Amino acid sequence: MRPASPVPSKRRVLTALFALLLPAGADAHAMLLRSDPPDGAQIKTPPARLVLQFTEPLEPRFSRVEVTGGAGNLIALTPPRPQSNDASGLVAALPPLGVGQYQVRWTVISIDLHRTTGTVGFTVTP
Ligand SMILES: [Cu+2]
Repeated sequence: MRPASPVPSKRRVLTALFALLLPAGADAHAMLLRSDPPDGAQIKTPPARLVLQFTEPLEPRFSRVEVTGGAGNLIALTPPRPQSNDASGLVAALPPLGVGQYQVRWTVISIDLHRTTGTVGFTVTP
C-alpha cells in the first residue's frame, strides 16, 4: 500500500489557485468611475451630453439612463450609446436644459451579466 503523498499534487495546487482567483474575476461589477457632468456639479453652461464612465465593459443593449428635472419631469435624451472604442463608457445627448436641478439614474449590465444601478445629480445655475 502506498502512503499518501505529503506533497500536494500540481493539479491540486492549481485547482486551489483557480478557486482563489475566479471569484474575484467574476465579481467585477460595473461601478461608476466618473461622469460628465460630475456628481454634484454646479454648472452655468447646460451640458449638451451626458457621459458615464464605468469600471467594466457594459452590455449597451441592457443599459438604461433616465434623467429627471427638479419637478420629477422626465428629460428626453437619446438612447445611451457606448463611447467610441470604449465599451465601459456611455454617452447620451441631452436636449437644451434650463436652470435647475437634474438627477441621472443609471442601470447597467456589465458583460458578466451583473446589474448595478446608481444616481448622479447636477445643477444648471443662472
Ligand atoms: Cu459582476
